Amino acid sequence: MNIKKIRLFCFFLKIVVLSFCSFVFLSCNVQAKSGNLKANGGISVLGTREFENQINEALLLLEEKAPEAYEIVLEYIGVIKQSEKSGMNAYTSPPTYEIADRTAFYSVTWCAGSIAHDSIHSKLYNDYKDQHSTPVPDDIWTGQKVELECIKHQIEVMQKIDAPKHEIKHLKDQNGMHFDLNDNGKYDAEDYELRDW
Ligand SMILES: [Ca+2]
Repeated sequence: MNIKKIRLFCFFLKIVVLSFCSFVFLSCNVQAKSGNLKANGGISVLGTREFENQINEALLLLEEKAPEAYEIVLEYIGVIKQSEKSGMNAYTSPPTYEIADRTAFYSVTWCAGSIAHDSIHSKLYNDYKDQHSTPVPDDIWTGQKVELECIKHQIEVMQKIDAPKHEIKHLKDQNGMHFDLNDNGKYDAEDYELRDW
């Protein structure tokens, strides 16, 4: 092989190596993005791939069997994020529903119902905010009365999506005070710390 041929061979080898590297880099990038961020009817889902799949299944179930509830979710929840504890950050832009694994992975129907439940908290907060120039009082979107309203919506949704009877019964047994884990009659920081859901 003469010098010219060797140079030509090296040139093609470089192209092949560079193309391969670019392909690997792009593939990894696409995988990383789809694993952590995926638009779903406009909602961004942040978490592991298993979490993303679970949330997508729950959203699909709502879209198919409880379309009115699904519309509320799309309007009032912008991000669903895997977290240590569940809670609705209605006051962030976009409104973010943080959901713990215990709630998300209990079952797809339970996950869907909890998303629907918290979309009502966000709706109450954001509708008030849009209609008033004053700060949103806590009792507009939290507290026992509001929890009972959210649970009522959740039960209706759970029935539409054919949730197991024991899940619906558990909701019907609630008195709307599930947030008050230290039993002092109000929602406080300790309640949040005590959450295991
Ligand atoms: Ca409390």
